Amino acid sequence: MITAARQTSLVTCLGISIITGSATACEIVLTEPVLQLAYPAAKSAAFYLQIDNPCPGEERLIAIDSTLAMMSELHETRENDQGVVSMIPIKSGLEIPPESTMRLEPGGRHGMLMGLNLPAGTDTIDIELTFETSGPMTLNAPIRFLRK
Ligand SMILES: [Cu+2]
Repeated sequence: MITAARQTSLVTCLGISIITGSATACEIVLTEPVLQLAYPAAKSAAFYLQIDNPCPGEERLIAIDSTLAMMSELHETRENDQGVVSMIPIKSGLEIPPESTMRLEPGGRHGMLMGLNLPAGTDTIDIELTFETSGPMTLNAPIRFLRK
């Protein structure tokens, strides 16, 4: 009797681990990336994109990087009582709750590339995003200028 029960629970455990295995393969989806510069020779730029987390677990964006920038940070935009807008580095990373969508967008959270050195005529840039669970992911983002 005891042996049979153990076998049953072993089978159940295997069943669960198979389900967990497919859940681990669940992937976050990155769309609409864009690097925005005020003008072509600007030395800093804001990075926007949409992050979908369809997975049952929380994900966290912990770093942004580019080989064409001296320094890259995640920023949050804040406005004080006097209407002064400032950008504050997000040191703890950006949480993306399970089954949710997060947008990095103008006036909100964004990536910031500083000390940019774009070769002339460059119209796209490779950006590396590092996630706590999914690890590093590189994507190619179009470059947009507010003024020519
Ligand atoms: Cu910023």
